[in-house]
Amino acid sequence: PEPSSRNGVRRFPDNFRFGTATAAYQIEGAWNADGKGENIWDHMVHENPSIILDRSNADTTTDSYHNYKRDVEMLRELGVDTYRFSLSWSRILPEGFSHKINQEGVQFYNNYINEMLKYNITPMVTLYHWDLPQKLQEYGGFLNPMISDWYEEYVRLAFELFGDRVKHWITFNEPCITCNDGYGGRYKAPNVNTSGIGEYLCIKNVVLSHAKAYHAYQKDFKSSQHGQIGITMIINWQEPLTDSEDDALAAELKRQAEWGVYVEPIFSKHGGFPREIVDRVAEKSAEQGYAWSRMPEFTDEEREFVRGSADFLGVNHYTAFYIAALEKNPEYPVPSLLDDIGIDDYIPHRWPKAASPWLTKAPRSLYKTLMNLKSRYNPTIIITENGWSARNAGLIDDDRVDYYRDALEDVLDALNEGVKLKGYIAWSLMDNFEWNQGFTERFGLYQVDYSDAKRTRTPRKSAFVYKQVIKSRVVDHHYEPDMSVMTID
Ligand code: PNW
Repeated sequence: PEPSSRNGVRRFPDNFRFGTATAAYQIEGAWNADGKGENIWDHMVHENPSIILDRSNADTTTDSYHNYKRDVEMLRELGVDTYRFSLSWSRILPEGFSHKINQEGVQFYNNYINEMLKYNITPMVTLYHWDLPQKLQEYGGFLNPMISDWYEEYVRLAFELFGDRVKHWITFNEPCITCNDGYGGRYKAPNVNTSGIGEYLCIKNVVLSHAKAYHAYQKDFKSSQHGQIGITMIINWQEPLTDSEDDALAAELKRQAEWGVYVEPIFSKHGGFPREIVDRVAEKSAEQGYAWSRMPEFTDEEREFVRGSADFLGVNHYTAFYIAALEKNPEYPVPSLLDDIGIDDYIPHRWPKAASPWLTKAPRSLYKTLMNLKSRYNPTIIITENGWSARNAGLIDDDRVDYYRDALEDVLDALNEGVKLKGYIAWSLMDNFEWNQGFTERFGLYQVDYSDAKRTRTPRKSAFVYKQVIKSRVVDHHYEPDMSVMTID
């Protein structure tokens, strides 16, 4: 159901949370300081600098390891009540396991969290945002089924160390990037290129790791710490290109490949992987002469263990695509998950383009996504990322302002339709290391000056506009901020 115009209540409820997000590897820097261990991104960018567009790395990046107080000050300027950031596993456990705990890393996160709490800012912690300790990769990383025990060992320690103050946990950020691009593809770390089999082993191992973290929390921490645990997916809108059955199935397979393989086992009533993709991979595997499906299934016991293992669904929403069936897309290696699903995607010229090649401003995409999730599972949702990239530095970011205003109108529409949406978190607090794009794409509400050793941060127009939305609880399309001074209210 798509309302023909924006109607209903146009005001954010008082208990609706607003926040901004970052991730450890993208902002911390200090890659080998004070006992931090190497992780798979450190390793990959040092071994293979040309994998990053501008041959940069995140050895220093925005240097938040040293600038964290300024970061918290920016959160206070914006007036957000939540900050979503991630823990670097190898800063706490340099070798991945808990036999060696790096106390200086623990101290850093304690300082960081305490600084937020001093100003009433709620920490929301992502336990894994793509930066596996390199040592664990040497034992196979997410291809080794032992990973779920290693992950549980790490998250238990995080609950013990920080759970007295952290009440919102996200087990994984966008596992499809880890599995499909890191193990299946060739650009994201660990870049092992095991496509066709690796993605599927990784998917199953991530889902079981998530469920182990959830149950560990329920068993030993929930009654004393009273927190919530969720998992975050990229959920863009996938629109079938035509009304043919083939395109409808193609769009559905794209959804399943990107997030359904994680969300369905956790949030659906029956549990287990989504049927269409399981059947499709089994069929393709047989055609290719494999004696078994390249996509492993859950045992009945595993399926029950995973089912219902989350308090909320984190949604990273950015954009939309048109999807068409294409039996043999020459862009994809054989075998691979992308070859298995047999699709092609299109971006219409009329949608305004960001700097990231995949990112356009697609009308009502967030609203459609939220309504679709409501009809499938009706989960409690937090939008854990949403944002817009620009190529060049500059403080007047009107296209980002437009993007945020429209997204926030979609949020109001979804709230009016009864979506159980608890909060909205913008990506990102500031410019940072944008993975393979290095520093060539800027997502920040605050601009970062990389030529300055202090990595000075300056609020953009979008920061002032977001601040006004949070304060007034409405989206005013005519508000023109006075950018001469940013205050803490
Ligand atoms: C997210 N897509 O990745 C990540 O969680 C962040 O670390 C990252 O900086 C941010 O979005 C911007 O890229 C995405 O293709 C990667 O739709 C790809 C997509 C969406 C999000």
